Amino acid sequence: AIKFTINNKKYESTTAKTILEACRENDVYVPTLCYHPMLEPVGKCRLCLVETNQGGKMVPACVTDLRDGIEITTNSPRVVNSVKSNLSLILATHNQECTSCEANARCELQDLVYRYGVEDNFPKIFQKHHQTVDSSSPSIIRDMDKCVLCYRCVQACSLLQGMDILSMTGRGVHAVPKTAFDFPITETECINCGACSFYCPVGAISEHSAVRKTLNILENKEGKIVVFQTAPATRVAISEEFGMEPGDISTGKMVAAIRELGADKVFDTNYSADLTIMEEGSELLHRVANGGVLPMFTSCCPGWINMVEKQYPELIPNLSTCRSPQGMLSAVIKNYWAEKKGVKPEDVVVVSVMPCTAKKDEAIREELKTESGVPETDIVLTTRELGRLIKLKKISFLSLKDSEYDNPLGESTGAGTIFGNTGGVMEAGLRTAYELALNKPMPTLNYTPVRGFKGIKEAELPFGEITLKVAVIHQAANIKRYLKKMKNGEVDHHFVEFMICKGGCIGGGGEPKSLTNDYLERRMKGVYSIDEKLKIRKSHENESIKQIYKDFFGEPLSHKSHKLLHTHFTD
Ligand code: HC0
Ligand code: SF4
Repeated sequence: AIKFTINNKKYESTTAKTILEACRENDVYVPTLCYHPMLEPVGKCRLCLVETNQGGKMVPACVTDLRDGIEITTNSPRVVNSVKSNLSLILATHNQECTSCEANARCELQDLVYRYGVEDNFPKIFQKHHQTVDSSSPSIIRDMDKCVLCYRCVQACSLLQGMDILSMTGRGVHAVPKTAFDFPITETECINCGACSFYCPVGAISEHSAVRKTLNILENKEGKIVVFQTAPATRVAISEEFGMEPGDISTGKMVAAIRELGADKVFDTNYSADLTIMEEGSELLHRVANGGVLPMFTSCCPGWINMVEKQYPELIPNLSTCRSPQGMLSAVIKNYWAEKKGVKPEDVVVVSVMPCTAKKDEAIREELKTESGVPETDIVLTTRELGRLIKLKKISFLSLKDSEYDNPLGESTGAGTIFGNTGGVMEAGLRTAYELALNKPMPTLNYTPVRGFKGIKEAELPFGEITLKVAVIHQAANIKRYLKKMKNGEVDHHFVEFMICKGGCIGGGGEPKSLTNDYLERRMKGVYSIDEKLKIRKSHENESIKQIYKDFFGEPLSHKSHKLLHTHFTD
């Protein structure tokens, strides 16, 4: 065992780790700004400097290994003074428009400055020249005057996502993460996943907020009907905005909060996830039976769609033509539901709450507009933005009484729920496709081969006369690995699920910014526990789905389905 002391208290560890990990495990506070437990430590911010008995120099705890006999001091005047002076250096170059900043009240720098009582009295000789704010993207905004050079966005974009859109350029006070040739983000191959905004500790990269726009509509409806929809992965994460734990399920409170905000109806994207399964499952069976293009790829993740369109256009024919559940539900609301209610689609405002920044980009696609040319999804809020909106309106989230979704577009099954996890679309799809094709249920409802965090999951399933081969890939960097294998002829699947974010949508770029190392596992567990508790766990058993086929669509892949539930992709 490694024996060590922290602030004169004795500890032991049986595994190798860094000083920072040892301190965190033992509840000893060490300030950090560039460190995030899901990324590689880089030792850039110098806030985690600690004293040790091994050499006189202070060492960065995040990149220094714990050694036997080490005596660590984290609270001496020397350590505290070093934190303070490093913080004031960061402040000296930081645009401090905190009051209007997207990160206000959830900013790691703000917390540190407050905690250490650092005055902003450093001469402004290093003040960054105001660089232009890049608001070209519908998904994210970059304000490099707020950058603290933590490298987290660069790591998220390159290491996690393999996209390499952002890299650190320049040195010293001129250092800044930039796109190639400093092009606006929309002129790069950025897929809008928002991982950079999730990991940014401050407000240098944030979601392109629609909070004010939503507030304005809710407070000045002018005869409009405001309808919300909420994605599968929101309900296991929104609670974190209010101090609860990752994975805590707050579906009922979230619906209640949205009603308090002034929504006229609250529908569930889980409902249209079920609808997606009806269409996508049927499309798969159709392709397999009729020699269609295989493997068929899922099409619900807009980050993935962007990747295919921008970098792999030759694979467009492999994409299912299904719209995402967001796209399907908005189309159903503006066309079918509005007509039934006797209101014009233009008078309905659809606000969609998603874990995802790329959904903002999906919503403005030309193909997803009504016949009169208005977007079917008017506004996309991330889970984080919904949190902010609820706080702005002083709604006491934790004391809300649970509320139910409105019907019929709020009824959903366990299958719709698990869309939020990597492997969920596949599992939900198999539960239905198997039964539709073979007239008997899957041998086991919990199809574990497609669950969990392995980057590329493969499974084979006896499927009548054939063996159905499927794969599930999450995290952009793994997707690139898989597509390389596919190009080399090393894989041969019928159906493949792709999700750009680690863990699937529970790890979306718009989810609450957790600083724990197990938030994905906990959110994933939360999602599966919702499925386990539901009586109806297969999309084709959703009564409201049966009804809409009876009343309106006829059957999956019908002419009407094609018009409202399917789409096309272009390079
Ligand atoms: Fe997802 Fe979705 S599951 S993409 O990951 O398919 O954003 O949560 O809403 O649309 O349903 C995100 C999450 C969704 C959609 C659904 C799919
Ligand atoms: Fe958005 Fe989900 Fe895709 Fe991430 S995995 S880009 S959250 S749809």
